[in-house]
Amino acid sequence: MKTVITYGTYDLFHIGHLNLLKRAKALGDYLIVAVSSDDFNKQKGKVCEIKDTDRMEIVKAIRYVDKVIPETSWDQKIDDVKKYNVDVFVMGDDWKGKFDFLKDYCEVVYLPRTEGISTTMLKEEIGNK
Ligand code: C2G
Repeated sequence: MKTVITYGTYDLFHIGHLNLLKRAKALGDYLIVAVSSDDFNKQKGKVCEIKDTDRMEIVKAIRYVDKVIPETSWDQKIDDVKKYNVDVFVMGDDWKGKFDFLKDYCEVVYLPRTEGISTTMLKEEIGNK
């Protein structure tokens, strides 16, 4: 069984998130998604519209996702890769190069982002209504 893992906030779930999860799953047989906690998002300088427990429930309901875990720290990735015997780590290419240290533990894949959509854009568009 080929295990894939990816990390993210997944606030205001949108097609860019869905495309990423769909393509991440296509790289293996089992997809784990680490969803950022509200506390961790504060460390990332992000304030979420949707609270972490709801964001986790939504991601868990996506057909491509097999397991959801919390992301609470920048430093949990190596432990997660070992703990879950991860074969492939995947992120959108806005993170290109940032997680290459994981190449010692698993394959690292950066996928092209979906153009024209982001949580920030949605917030701005809704905010201007
Ligand atoms: N994404 C995408 N296309 C978009 C928007 C997002 O492919 N139009 C991808 C991102 O590249 C990321 C995933 O969807 O792989 C989740 O995006 P965010 O929720 O914005 O994740 P982020 O806040 O970047 O958190 O430790 C890593 C961080 O937790 C990543």
